[in-house]
Amino acid sequence: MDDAAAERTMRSTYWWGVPTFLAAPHDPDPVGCDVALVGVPHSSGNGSTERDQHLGPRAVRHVSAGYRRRHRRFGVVPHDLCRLRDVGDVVMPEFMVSDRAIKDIEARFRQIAAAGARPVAVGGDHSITLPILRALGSPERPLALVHLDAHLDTYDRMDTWFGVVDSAAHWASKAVHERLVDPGRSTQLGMRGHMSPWTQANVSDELGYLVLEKARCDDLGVEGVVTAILERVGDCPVYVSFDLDCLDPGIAPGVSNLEPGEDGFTMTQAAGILQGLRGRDVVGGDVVCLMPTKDNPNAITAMNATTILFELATLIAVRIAASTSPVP
Ligand SMILES: [Mn+2]
Repeated sequence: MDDAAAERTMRSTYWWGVPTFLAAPHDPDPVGCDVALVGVPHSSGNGSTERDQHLGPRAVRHVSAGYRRRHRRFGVVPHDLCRLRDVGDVVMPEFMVSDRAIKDIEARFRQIAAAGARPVAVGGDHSITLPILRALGSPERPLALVHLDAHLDTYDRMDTWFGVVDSAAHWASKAVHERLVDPGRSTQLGMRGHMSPWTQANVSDELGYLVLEKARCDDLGVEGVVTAILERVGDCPVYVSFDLDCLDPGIAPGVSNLEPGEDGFTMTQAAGILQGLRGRDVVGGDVVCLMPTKDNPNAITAMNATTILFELATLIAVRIAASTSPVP
């Protein structure tokens, strides 16, 4: 066996070599990259529950090298369709001061967007989504947001989240106020569980989002949910934000805001809904709220986070490939 073949053999294991997202090559320069997998190890934007969300990117890299690469439904290997890279973690020297770190996150995603790469972020708490949307969306080009979460994150009637201005609780309303997303094109889905003292139930409706609570999603089925999302999205560029707490706690115990009140999505539902976006202009996405210190010994939450990352990367890769050649 020659050296190259020997290395290929070793790379097919998950425990050999330096771990990267989806075992993609590591290159911090987004120029020359089509899909940029970005770690955002940020956890000072929430903190009212669990605070180890900055450990998420490391945990996903640890398990994602061994993830299967050929997408069964789509029959493609995203790594072969485009230049898929792990561009490393956002540099945030004042990471304990959330609102300063948020500026660093925005600057990094502006760099990535300017290079022509489409980012998929691994958080980090949910406050990372607003600076990403600031980098990718604008009043001239508002995005269609597809937001899967047990929570609405539109706590508009609180000035700050315990001192944090651009917080994990506010991002989905601020994105509308700043006209980064078009609520008329956007859907929030998967909301469930009993209400906290801070819950503000009607804000999302007033902002203009379509809200499909988890129970409604079950009534509609995956196909019905996809139809409802796509009717709104149309030909608008799409951003997908995936809070892992939308999954059932049994398959995602390592999240920051567990919702035990009713069952969450199965992976079949969650992946099916994402796969329904195939062919749409997905410009970026994120997977957030992983709490590795609460995960089970099999790291099932990190593995499911990797699966969602793989779905998002594949959606974008398929779209990029379709724009340069016939649909694979
Ligand atoms: Mn949530």
